[in-house]
Amino acid sequence: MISAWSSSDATCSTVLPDRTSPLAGTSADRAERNGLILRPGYLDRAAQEVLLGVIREIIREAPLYTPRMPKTGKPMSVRMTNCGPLGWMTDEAGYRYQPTHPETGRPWPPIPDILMRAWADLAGHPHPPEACLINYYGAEARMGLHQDRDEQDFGAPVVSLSLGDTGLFRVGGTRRGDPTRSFRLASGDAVMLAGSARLAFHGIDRIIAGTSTLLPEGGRINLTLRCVTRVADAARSGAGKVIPLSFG
Ligand code: MD3
Ligand code: FE
Repeated sequence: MISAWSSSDATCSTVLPDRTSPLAGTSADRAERNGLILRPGYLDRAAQEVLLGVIREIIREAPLYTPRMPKTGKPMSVRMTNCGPLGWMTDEAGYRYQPTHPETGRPWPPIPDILMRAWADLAGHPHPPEACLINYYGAEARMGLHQDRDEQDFGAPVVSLSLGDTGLFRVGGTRRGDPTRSFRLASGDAVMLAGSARLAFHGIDRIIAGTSTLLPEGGRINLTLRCVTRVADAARSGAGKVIPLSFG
């Protein structure tokens, strides 16, 4: 649990483990981080308020914009912005990561410390996140079933934090037709996706208005922290250091 004053807590519940893995359901499963890990109440109210203040500052610098679907240009109901060296966006030209805001042309603001600490605490991954997508759902917004596959490294987990009204989250398997389960994601909840779950189809069916007092305007904010680029194999395996040598 990240409270405003401390940042450690031992509780962790794993759902949707890879049932084909001999490690499923064991603590080694968690160590391998294969599945969807839900941590209800990861951020207490004070920490949610601190994080919200930081997010509001980011939105002042990098305003929420209305993303559009590839090709058709159909507007999404969710509004978005980002922080980090890279940000995810979509318009007629397609889904992509880019270093600048599509409307202001300015670089995305940096990922704030409170989010870097949440990543370090939750992700169990040796590399820092490069992108934090900020989704804002008004009462009527939703997000259709999709996979997150615009990153180069699916080996890195995705970490999600929710603020404001509860969202009805749906997650299935790695094929669109696979059976799905639903979870409520409430203000302060964290979700970690790794291993096979990293490529699971997922979406937000609807927002349950009036379930949180955090946002006076109502609605829901979701933050997803991601690694985007693939780090060099040598750096990843830790097998050795690459020493470029030039002769002659
Ligand atoms: C499961 N966001 O931004 S967060 C997205 O609540 C996105 O705004 C939703 O899907 C939201 O792409 C869901 C939880 C989440 C994030 C990434 C996942 C679940 C995931 C990646 C793979 C599987
Ligand atoms: Fe997604």
